[in-house]
Amino acid sequence: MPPLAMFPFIFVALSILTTAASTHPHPLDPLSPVELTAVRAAVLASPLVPARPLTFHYVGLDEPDKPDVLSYSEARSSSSSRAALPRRAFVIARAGGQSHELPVDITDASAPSVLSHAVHHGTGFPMLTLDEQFAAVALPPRHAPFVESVRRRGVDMDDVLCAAFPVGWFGDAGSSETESEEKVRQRRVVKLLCFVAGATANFYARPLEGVTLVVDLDRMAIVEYRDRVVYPVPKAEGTDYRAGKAGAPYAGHEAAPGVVVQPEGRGFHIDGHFVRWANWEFHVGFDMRAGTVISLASIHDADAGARRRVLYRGFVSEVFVPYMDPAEEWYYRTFLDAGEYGLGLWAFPLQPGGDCPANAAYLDGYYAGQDGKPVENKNMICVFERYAGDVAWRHTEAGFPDRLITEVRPDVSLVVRMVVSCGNYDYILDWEFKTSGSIKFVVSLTGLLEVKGTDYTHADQITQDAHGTLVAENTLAVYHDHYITYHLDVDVDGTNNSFVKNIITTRRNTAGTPRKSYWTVRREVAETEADAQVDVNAAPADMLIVNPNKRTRMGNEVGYRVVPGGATAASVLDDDDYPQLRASYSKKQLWVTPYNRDEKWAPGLYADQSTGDDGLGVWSGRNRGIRNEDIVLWYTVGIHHIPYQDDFPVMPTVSGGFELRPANFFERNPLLKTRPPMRDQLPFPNCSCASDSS
Ligand SMILES: *[C@@H]1O[C@H](CO)[C@@H](O)[C@H](O)[C@H]1NC(C)=O
Ligand SMILES: *[C@@H]1O[C@H](CO)[C@@H](O)[C@H](O)[C@H]1NC(C)=O
Ligand SMILES: [Cu+2]
Repeated sequence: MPPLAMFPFIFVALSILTTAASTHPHPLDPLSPVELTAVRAAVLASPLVPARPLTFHYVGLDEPDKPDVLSYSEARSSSSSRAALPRRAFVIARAGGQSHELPVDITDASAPSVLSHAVHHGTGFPMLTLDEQFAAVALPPRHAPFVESVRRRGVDMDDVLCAAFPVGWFGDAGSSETESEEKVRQRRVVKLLCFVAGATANFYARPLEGVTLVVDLDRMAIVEYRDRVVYPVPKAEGTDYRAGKAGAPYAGHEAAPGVVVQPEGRGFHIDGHFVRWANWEFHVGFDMRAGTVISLASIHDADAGARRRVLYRGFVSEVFVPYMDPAEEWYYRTFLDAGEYGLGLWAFPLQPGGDCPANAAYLDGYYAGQDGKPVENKNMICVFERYAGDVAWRHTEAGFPDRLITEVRPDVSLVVRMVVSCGNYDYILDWEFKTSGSIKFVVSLTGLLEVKGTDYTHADQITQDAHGTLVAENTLAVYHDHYITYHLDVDVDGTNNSFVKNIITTRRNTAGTPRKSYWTVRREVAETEADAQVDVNAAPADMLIVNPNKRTRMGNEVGYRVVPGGATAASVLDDDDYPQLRASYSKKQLWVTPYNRDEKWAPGLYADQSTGDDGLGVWSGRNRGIRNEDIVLWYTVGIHHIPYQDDFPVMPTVSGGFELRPANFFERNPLLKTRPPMRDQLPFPNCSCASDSS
């Protein structure tokens, strides 16, 4: 039995784990720098795409077929011989004004080869590269009308910063009258919005409202310019968030400092990309679009003496953030952060001791830059054991006349964390593994609000719909939503699973006893995808992923519950509104689809300027069978965000999430035989942290 009780938490061990490289990569390992370099060489040498310049927009692992990965894993765990699977990358490049799809074989990284080539003729474009955004935002200071707009507002050009905003898609309405629809659709553009930094780091709080530039990314030129309306630029004072710039610290408001320490070192081991901790084992990967990818998560069942599968592969598929202001400078702000910007590209190094506790270990990620060369993303994922003084289970028994029995077990979990700073917003994305078998998915939002310049300096002046909250003089924080959609290929105790709703139904009592009513459970097994599109706020139901081929000794189907944990907003936009067409899945929090290796990205593979003709809503519309099949759970954490002054100039974290929790998966509580707290083993038995009374 693996050590279910964790090591005591006392001492800090700060050494960063270096991972031992095995002879060949695991089939789900992300592409290494050597492999990324090989992919680049093969694509640039290929005669299939002769046009230049060629830019790399997506390079990721083209994972082997699932049955092959599973048999590879089983061979590995039974220590029998295992042949390396073919290694492939999937590339989306731009050249000659077209998007090119190129699978590249890198099984032998010294002899990579492009396997095939296709041009994407449909709508939408791949992710924006960082380099092209930097190039685009460098254009405005050399654009004479923009120089004039800046001068007109009395602002110093040296203080101005611009950022690239995807334009979304608005049918014909978005095209200018002089151009044909076809031509407009094929133009890959972004809008630039500009801000004033000056004395503050929080330039997002100081918009140059009313000014919009449109940049054609393939030509890297400003193609439209508009200075529609002049509002005062909000003042810098009171907007900075940096220590020393936000004013003197409050006196007497500090909590006593503390730190989590582990005298025997960390309780988890990182071997290549595998993390092993307590009863859990899983693989941590990285993708430039999704960020963290967790695969092959399995839990050791001590009573059964076996390792049991829970999740084949999971990641954040999309983050949809539509703003709710119809003004010319705002209506199109309907971001798809993963598909347009890339969560992995915007995940920056974590700060030890702040972003992650002192006992954390860090993992690096690598992605392909626009030129295809590998870029290191240092310390972008942290892994740590969390002991927050919470209780895993307890009971006090006062029923015996002569004694009191108290049994309690501390709750310790393992967290895998990444932080995405996508422009103004920060998303802290946690995977929390619990020894009880639960996996908690937690999204915490913080960072800077996206604000609109206005004439208003007091709420009493607002007579019309302002589309936001006045958070400072001349500063409206605009209403918006956040929808974080997870793709979870669950494999509960095996590949074939079903989706079940346990629905609470009220009955009238006919048993002849005085009670008049009671509730009972009606069990519904979803046959097809339509049965598994769930508004989790509407149904008073437990939702389960079960394995109909496996039962407990009591005869119950083994399963996992999907437990919503707050943040269950769904989109309330009209169905025919353009952003809603592009992210139609945002109307329901939960979808279940049959596994298909091409169905990864909720708004479709090409999210930038997408039109809604691809994606989860379209796939699920086929209404395929999902009963006793290899199924994928899609769960969206949703937040309607009405900003308040307390969120300004930087927002305290707001969290939401959900949990996958065992439901008849184990024969009984898997924590029953864990050890009680090891108070007497602590090095300072009489320090206040360990004593019964302080
Ligand atoms: C799992 O699903 C596949 C696809 O429908 C089916 O062929 C297979 O028989 C199923 N396996 C079990 C154990 O039911
Ligand atoms: C802890 O308690 C022991 C005896 O109970 C005592 O000898 C020792 O000095 C104490 N240590 C501290 C740090 O108070
Ligand atoms: Cu928000």
